[in-house]
Amino acid sequence: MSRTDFTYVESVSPGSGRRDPRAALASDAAALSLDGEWRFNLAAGLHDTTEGFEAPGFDAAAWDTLAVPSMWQMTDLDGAAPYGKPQYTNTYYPFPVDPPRVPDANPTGEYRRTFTLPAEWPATGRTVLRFEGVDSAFAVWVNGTLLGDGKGSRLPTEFDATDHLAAGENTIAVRVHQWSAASYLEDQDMWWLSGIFRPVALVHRPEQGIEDVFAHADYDHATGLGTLRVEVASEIAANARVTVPELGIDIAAGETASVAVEPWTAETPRLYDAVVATDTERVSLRIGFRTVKIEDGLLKVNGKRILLRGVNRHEWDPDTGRTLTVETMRRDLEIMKRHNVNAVRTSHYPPDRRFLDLCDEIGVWVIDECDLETHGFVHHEWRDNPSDVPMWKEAYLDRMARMVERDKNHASVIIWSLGNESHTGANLAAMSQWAKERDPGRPIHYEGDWDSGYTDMYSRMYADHAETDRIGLKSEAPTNDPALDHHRRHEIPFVLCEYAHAMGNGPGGMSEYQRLFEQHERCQGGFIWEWIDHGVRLHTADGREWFAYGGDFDEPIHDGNFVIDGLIFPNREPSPGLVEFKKVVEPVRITVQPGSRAVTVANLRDFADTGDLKYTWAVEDEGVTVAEGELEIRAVAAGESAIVEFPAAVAALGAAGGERWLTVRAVLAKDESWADAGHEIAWGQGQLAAAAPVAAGERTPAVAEDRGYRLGNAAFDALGRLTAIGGLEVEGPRLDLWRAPTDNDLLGWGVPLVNEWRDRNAALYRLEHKVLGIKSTEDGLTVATRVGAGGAAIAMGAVYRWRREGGRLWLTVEVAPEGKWDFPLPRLGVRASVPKGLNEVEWFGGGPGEAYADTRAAARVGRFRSTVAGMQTPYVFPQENGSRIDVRWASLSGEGRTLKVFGAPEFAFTVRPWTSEDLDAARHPHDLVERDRLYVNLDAGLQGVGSAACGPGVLPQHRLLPEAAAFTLGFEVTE
Ligand code: IPT
Repeated sequence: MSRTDFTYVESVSPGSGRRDPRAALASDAAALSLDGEWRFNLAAGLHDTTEGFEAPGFDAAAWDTLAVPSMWQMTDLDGAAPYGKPQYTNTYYPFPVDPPRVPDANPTGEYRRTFTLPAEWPATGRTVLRFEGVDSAFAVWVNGTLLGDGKGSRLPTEFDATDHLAAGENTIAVRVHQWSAASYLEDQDMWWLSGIFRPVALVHRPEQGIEDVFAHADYDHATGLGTLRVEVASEIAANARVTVPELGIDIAAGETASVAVEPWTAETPRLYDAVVATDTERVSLRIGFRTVKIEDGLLKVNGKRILLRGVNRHEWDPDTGRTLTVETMRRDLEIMKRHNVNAVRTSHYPPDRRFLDLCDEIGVWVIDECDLETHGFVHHEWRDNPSDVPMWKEAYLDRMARMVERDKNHASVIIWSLGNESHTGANLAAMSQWAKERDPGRPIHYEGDWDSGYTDMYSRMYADHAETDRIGLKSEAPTNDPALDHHRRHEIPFVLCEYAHAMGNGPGGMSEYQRLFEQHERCQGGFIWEWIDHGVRLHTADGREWFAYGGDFDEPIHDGNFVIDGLIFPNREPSPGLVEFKKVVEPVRITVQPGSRAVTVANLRDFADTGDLKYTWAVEDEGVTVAEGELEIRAVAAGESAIVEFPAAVAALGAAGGERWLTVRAVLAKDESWADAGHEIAWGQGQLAAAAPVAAGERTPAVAEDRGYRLGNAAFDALGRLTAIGGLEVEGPRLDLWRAPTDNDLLGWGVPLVNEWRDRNAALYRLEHKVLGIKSTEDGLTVATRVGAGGAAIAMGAVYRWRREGGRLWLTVEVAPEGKWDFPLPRLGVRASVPKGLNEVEWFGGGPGEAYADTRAAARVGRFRSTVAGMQTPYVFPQENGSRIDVRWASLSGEGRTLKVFGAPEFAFTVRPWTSEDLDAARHPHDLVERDRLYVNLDAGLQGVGSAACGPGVLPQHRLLPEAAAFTLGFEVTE
C-alpha cells in the first residue's frame, strides 16, 4: 500500500498488519505511554489530507496540538469549536446508506508526535504499539513506515513496531477517519465523535514472555472448592508458573489446582492475587472463582439463580465524550452500588478495560457487549444488513474475538453479548459459535435473536408488564421457528436487556416489573435504559452551565433529546429515577407491621447474608423525632427472613402528638470500597397512630362587599376569585388540568398522550374559566364555573366551596366532566400564585424527592425542608417535575410570613418561579426565566409517568381518569 492508498477506509476488512488479539494484562514488561499532547491537523476528507505527514522530517510545528486520548469534536465547544461539533442520531446513519462506501466529506485527523525510547528499553524481544480505542478507522506509521490499519472503535489494536523503531527519538503518525466501512457496524444510539479516544502505549514483549493468559477459575458450590487452570500463550508456555500465594497454589501453566476458596460474586467480590511468570515476564492477575451456567432453564452463578438489578451503561462525560478517567469510571460504580445496582450491560460496546478491573473489585455482574450495531438498516427493511452478508463475516468475528480475548479474565464478566440492534443473520450466529468454542464458561446474549437459536438467554427490550408476566408463566407466543420453541420456552432464562426507559421524568412502573422478576423464576431481571444522560456541557454567554442534546449543534439530521435518557444527569447527579430504582430493587426488604408490632427483614440477595448491615429505628410524630435507637437483628442468610419485635422503647412512648410513624433503616455497618459505614441500603415504615381529626368549628358567614366578597380574613374579587388571605396576596386557586408534558407524554408508543391533551377538542393548555354563579351565604362562598378551551367540545364543571371554620380557610372543589373525556388527565388540582418572597418550603408527607403515581416507592413519610430552587428537578429537557406526593401539609415562608396549606387528608404539590406553560415552552433550563410570583399547584391527583418514550405507557392503576370528584384544601396565613 502506498502512502496515498486509502482503500482500507471503505474496505470491510477489519484491518491489516495487526497482531493477534490477546488479554489486557498487567505485566512488568517495559511500557511507555504515548498519551499527552500530539500535533494535530483536521482534513476535510481524503482529498484534503497532508501528503508526507508521516515522514520523520515533516515539519508540523505550525499544527495545533490535541490531547490523546480525546475526541476531537469535543474541543472548545463554548468557543471556536475548531474541529467540528458532535452530531447525535439514534438509529439513522447520518450519511447516505451505500455500504461499504462513506461520504467524501470524511473528517480526517492527522496526528503526529515524537517520543524518545528510554535508554534502558530492552534490546531483545518485540515492541508493540497498542491503541485501546480509535474512532473509527485509522492507519499508523512509525518513523515513516506504515505498520497497518485498524477499525473497531471500542476495541484494542496492536501493531508490531520493533523493526521500525530507532534508539533515541522516534516519530509516530496516525491518520484517523471519522467515517469508514466500519461506521456501518457502529450505529449505536449516541453522539458521533472521533479520534484516538483511549490510551496509546508502546509495550515491550520480552522473549519467552507471556503473550496471553486465559485463567479458568471455577467454583464448585457443592464442595466449596475453587479450580484454577491457567492457559498461557508463550514460546515456553510449559515453563510458565502460576502462583496464588494466599491459596498456596504454585502450578505450571495448564495444570489444575483445586483448593477451598471463597467464591466471587457481585455481592462478595472476593479476588485472589495471582502471578503468572516466566523467567522474563511477570503478569499479575486478580482471580475470582465463580461458575456461570444455564441450568434448569435458569442463569445460575455458583449454583444459584441470580437476579439482575441492572443498568445499561454508555461511557459518557459531558466535557470529554467517551474519553473517561479512571476516577469517573470508579465514580459510576460507586453511584451504582450506592443505589443497589448489581449489574451492568456495557451498552453497546466493550468499555475501557480499566472499568472491568473496577467491576471485578467492587462487584457487579457484567454483560460485556461487542462493539456492533447496524440499526440504521431497519429503515431499509434490513436490506444489505451486514449481519447476513458474507463479506462482513470476518469483521464480525474479528470484533467478537477482540472483545473476548481482551476481557476473558474478568470474574465480573459473566455473559458475552454479540452486540445490539443488528437484526439477525449468519454472521451473528458465527460470532456466537466462535465464542462458545473459545469460552464455554460464559453464556451468549443477543436480543436480536428472537427465537434464541444461537443465544443462551431469551432477551427482550421494553416488553410491557403483561407480556413479561406471560413470559414468566411460559405462556408467551411461540417462536417463529417451531423447532426452537421448546428451547426458548423451557431451557433458557429471560432477561429484559433494556426496560424502563429513563428519559426525563420517570421511568414509571419499575415496582411492577420488579414484582414480576421476584414472582417468576424465569424472569431474571433486567437493565434499565440507561445509566447517564449524554448531555454535552456548554455555557451561556453569561456563564451559566447547560447541557446540549441533538440539534443543539445544528446537525442536519438528529434525534433531539432522545440521548438524554439516563438515571443520572450529565454531571452525574442522581436523578429521581435512580433514587426510585434504589428503593424498588433494595436487596433487603424491611416491613414494619404495626398490627403485630413486628419488623420483618427479608434478605433478597442471592448469596450474602446481612452481616454487613446494622439497623436503626426512629419514631416521628408529624415528622419530628420523638425516640430513636438501634435495632438488633441477627444476620439473615440470603433468601431468608427474620422477625423481631418492636423495640421496647417504642411501646414505652406516650400518646402520639400527631400522626406517628416508625421507620427502620438498614445501613452499612462498616466502610465498603464504594460507600462509608452508615450508608443507607434499605428502609421500611409503618404508621403507629393516625392524625387527630380536624375538629369542626363555627363557620364564618361570607359577605358581599364593594367589588367582591369577604370571608373572615380572605378577600375575593367580583368573579369570586381569592385575592388575599390575611393581607397575603394569593391569586387563584383555580382548577388546573395541565402539566408541561414529560418526554413520556410527548413521545409514546401508540398515540402520545400529549396529542389528546393538545387536541382542539380538549386543549388543556389553554383552559378558560367562566363563572356561572356566585352565592355568598352564612356557610361561606360558593362559586360555580365551567372550565373549557376555546373551540373545545368538552369541559369540566368546577364548583368552589369556600368556608371558614376553626380559624382556617377551606376550599372544596367539585369537578364534573362534561362531554366525552376519553383520555387520562395530566393533573387534577388547583393552581395559585403567591408572592415571590415565600421561598422557604416545608412539608409533612412524602419526600424528600419528587414522586408521581407510578414513581412513588422512594417517597417516605416525613417532614422535609427545601427552597423553591430546591424543589425543581433540573431535567435537561424541561418538563413537569418536582411534585411531592402524599402531603398532609406544606408551608411556604419568607419575609416574615407563612402560608400553610392543609390536605384533607392529602394532596400533591409543586412550587415554581415559572408556570407550567413556561416549562412547556422551554427547550433548555436556561430558557426558563423567573417571574415575579411563585406558582403553586395543589393536586388531588396526577397522571403517572410510565415510560412510553420507549416502552409501555402508564399502567391502568396509575392513570388519572376524568370523573366526577371532589377534593378539599385548607389555608392559613401567619405572620
Ligand atoms: C433501543 C436501543 O437498543 C438503545 O440503544 C436505545 O436506542 C433505546 O432503544 C432507546 O433509547 S432500540 C429500540 C428499537 C427499542
